[in-house]
Amino acid sequence: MSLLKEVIVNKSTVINPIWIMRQAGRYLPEFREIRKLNTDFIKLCLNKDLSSEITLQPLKRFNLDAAIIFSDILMLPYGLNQSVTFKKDFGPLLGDLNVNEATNLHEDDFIEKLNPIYEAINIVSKSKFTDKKSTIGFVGAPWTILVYMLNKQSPKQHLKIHFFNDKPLIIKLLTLIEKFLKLHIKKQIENGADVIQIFDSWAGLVDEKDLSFYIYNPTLNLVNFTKSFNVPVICFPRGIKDYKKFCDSVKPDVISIDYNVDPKKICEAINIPVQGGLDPKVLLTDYDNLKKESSKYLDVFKDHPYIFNLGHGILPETKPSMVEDLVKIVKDY
Ligand code: 1CP
Repeated sequence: MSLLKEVIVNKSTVINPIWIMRQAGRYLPEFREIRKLNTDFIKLCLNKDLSSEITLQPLKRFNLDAAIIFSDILMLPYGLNQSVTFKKDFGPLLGDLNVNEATNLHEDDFIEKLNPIYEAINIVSKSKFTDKKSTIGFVGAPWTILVYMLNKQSPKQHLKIHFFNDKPLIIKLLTLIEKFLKLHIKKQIENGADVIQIFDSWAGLVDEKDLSFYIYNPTLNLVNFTKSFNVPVICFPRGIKDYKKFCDSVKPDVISIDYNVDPKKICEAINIPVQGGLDPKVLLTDYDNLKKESSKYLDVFKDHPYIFNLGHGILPETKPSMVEDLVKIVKDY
């Protein structure tokens, strides 16, 4: 059993597994080398040899306890034939969505389009570098996917809220998104993902009164679906105000917290395993500060099942040596 599963399934508190959100990425020179030669990000995600190699890069360097497949949450709209490109220093740009065409899309066509992702998961889960480690598959939560599909760019710059007044369209899209997210989860599990993480990066944008409709209900459906394969599911509802209410409503196996959350309060309020929290900016400082800040989380969760991780993705400016230090601090604790 992987250390992640020891914490999730057996509720172990004596080990400290660690993996890092966006661990395969731009802070690694060996990634940047591959990326330089592969300017089309989507194509890179669909190159099973390169995407599996990139996935394993951080595991070859650091004693991490899980591989997370090098892919993107926006592969879902791509699979539904909505174009997705990445503009430098701007982020994703999505094309028009043909709702009727997407509604009539055959599941086999979706699978065929995304098949290299599943093949990459297969390669990664069988690699000697993931021996006794977890292979994490992931999806974006329905709300976050809906935001990108309608907004067609990151809501960081601008959120076009007028779309959200068209309730019939929203309901149609949420149903469509849920259907294909389930398929995407199922294919990842069939190919060797033994843990699923659901990223709800824009959960913090939803009004309190709309949480059940946009967040709790659709996410609960995915959580129940994942659990039906006996595979644990980690939820990361970034920016949500009431993590306890989220856990009571959605019932994930693990809750991943962002860096604005007080770990002490979470530890007291929530009895399921917790993941993450450390501000990625701490990795841009120095060793002493890294030790101090990471020890805060290790101290608080000393007697609580806990998976070490950051409170959001690792920043591209991070020095790989700081990641090495962090892994050592966590493992030696
Ligand atoms: O090299 C590049 O320029 C591409 C940068 C990049 C990378 C490395 C993007 C574009 N996606 C990824 C990989 C990725 N995305 C992974 C790989 C596995 C790993 O963690 O190592 C994962 C899990 C994601 C998930 C993802 N994509 C999220 C959820 C997590 C989060 O960061 O909040 C989101 C919101 C996306 C959309 C996306 N893809 C890429 C960017 C720059 C963004 C964010 C855009 C925005 O700010 O709205």
